[in-house]
Amino acid sequence: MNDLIPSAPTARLIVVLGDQLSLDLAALKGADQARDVILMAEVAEEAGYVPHHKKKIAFLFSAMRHHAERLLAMGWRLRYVTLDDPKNCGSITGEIARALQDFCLTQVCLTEPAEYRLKAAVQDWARDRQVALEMRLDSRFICDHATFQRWAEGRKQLRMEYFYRDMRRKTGLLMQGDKPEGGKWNFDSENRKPAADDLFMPRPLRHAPDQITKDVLALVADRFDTHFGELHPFCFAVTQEGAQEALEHFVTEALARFGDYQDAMLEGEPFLYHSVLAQYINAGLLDPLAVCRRVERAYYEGSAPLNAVEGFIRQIIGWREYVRGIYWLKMPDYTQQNFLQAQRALPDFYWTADTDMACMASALRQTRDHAYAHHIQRLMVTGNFAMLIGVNPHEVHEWYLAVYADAYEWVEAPNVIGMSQFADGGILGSKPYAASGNYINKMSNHCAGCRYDVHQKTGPQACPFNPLYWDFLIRNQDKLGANPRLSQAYRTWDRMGDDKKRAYRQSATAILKAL
Ligand code: FAD
Ligand code: DLZ
Ligand code: SF4
Repeated sequence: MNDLIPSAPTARLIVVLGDQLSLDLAALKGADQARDVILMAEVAEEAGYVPHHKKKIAFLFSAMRHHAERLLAMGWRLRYVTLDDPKNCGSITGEIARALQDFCLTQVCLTEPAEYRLKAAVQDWARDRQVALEMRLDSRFICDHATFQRWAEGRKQLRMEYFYRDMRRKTGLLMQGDKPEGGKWNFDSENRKPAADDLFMPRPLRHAPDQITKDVLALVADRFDTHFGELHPFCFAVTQEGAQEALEHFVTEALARFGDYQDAMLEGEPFLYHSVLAQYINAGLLDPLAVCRRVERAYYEGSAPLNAVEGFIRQIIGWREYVRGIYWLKMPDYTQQNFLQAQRALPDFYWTADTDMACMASALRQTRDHAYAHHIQRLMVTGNFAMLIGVNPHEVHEWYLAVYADAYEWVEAPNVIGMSQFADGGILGSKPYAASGNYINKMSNHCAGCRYDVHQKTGPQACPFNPLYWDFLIRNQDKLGANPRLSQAYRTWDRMGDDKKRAYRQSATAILKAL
């Protein structure tokens, strides 16, 4: 990539981060193509603050390089620093400082980093160095911080459903005047079907690596050898056009069944009818609102039913915006929350997939191979298990942040700390997503091939989720016992005979000891 001759001191340095790969990025608005300089940098600090999956780093570096090529072709002045550049000083702030000096610039403009950590680092650095910094709001989100704060103010409970309705009204998506399309805001009750394994399964588009991607793959193989995950085969899109093709493929091949099978799991089918678009949306290759409008069009053209389209749009303008709002409302303390005081270390098999539990092995293997697992696997399999055995939520959080191609703290932490581990004590969800093997058996075909028996409640052959579920509830009764949404479960426990209770606790203790 080319470097530049220093320019006149009136120009600004515009920083474009690895997850800001959008042409209409806030920091680029009103910029002077002839005068301002864009900085993009592959840096060790961002690539290493958790041991990101190899595919995630390769995806991001290749997408960054392609984006830089695009900006250069559009006539922007741009410095791109590769990871192996001998002058690379390893951090975003270090590279900003170096660029300011090299180009004799004094002013920096960037779009607000999506993670608290990096935002604070840039702000602290600018304050210490007395550098003029303009940080612009990220206009790629539908709900800005102030609007979310206003929405949250004075509410006893911050439930997604009400926030989502506001986002529907604001965007006009699936609205007939001020009424929701189809007469209901939410069609989730139609979206909980298990999938039969003879259903036709579309696969996400496979994008062949070009020379830029091949160079990045070689770099990642060399520099991030010790990081988690398989690098090959690498099939992600790395450009806006490629991501757009992936969206079109999803809309024509999978969207119609997205709703029905959203919660289903099948052995050997990592993607089912999911879009596998989150890594593109989060990095800026796809605009979330444009994605929703494309999906809405499929409904009005008659190619996808309302339960699928509403369900999909809810994930993006509802959940995605809502978790971001919670993140910025509750940081910096949010990632340290540990309501249940869980202290266990994350079992090693989260990294190796070496476990006899078929559902866990399946989710972990595909995480290793594809840097992907769909929502129910993340929530009800790996997340559920970690919570039941009492893993320290911060360790769980760091694992999720590392292993998925779409993982950034702003979206990962509320999903993990809040939704999956209940470590925030109920800010995000009204009860813990704890479940026994029965739920996994209902929604998947894993149990048929498992060495454990999902129908056995206790003993060495019993599905570990069964005794662990009860042990979790009883272990945490002081914190969860008053939760009205768990009263039925606690009543069931109270009605159990002492022998049964003892057998549950003993089985759970044996499993926990063996960990
Ligand atoms: P689809 O199932 O096709 O959904 C469509 C889109 O909706 C996604 O691409 C995503 O943009 C959005 N979406 C869906 N659910 C959520 C949600 N709960 N929060 C925010 N956006 C959502 N999502 C991430 O983008 N990054 C993460 O690091 C992440 N970590 C998660 C950790 C846990 C424990 C859980 C339970 C969920 C997590 N999610 C995360 C949310 C969700 O699981 C992923 O967005 C989804 O699995 C990505 O796959 P997909 O693109 O095929 O999504
Ligand atoms: C995730 C990531 C990685 C792996 N590498 C880089 C990088 O080298 N350069 C960069 O600008 N951004 C990278 N990112 C994305 C940043 O970590 C991201 O901008 C912050 O986490 C804020 O969301
Ligand atoms: Fe998972 Fe239990 Fe079913 Fe095995 S029996 S696949 S551990 S739910």
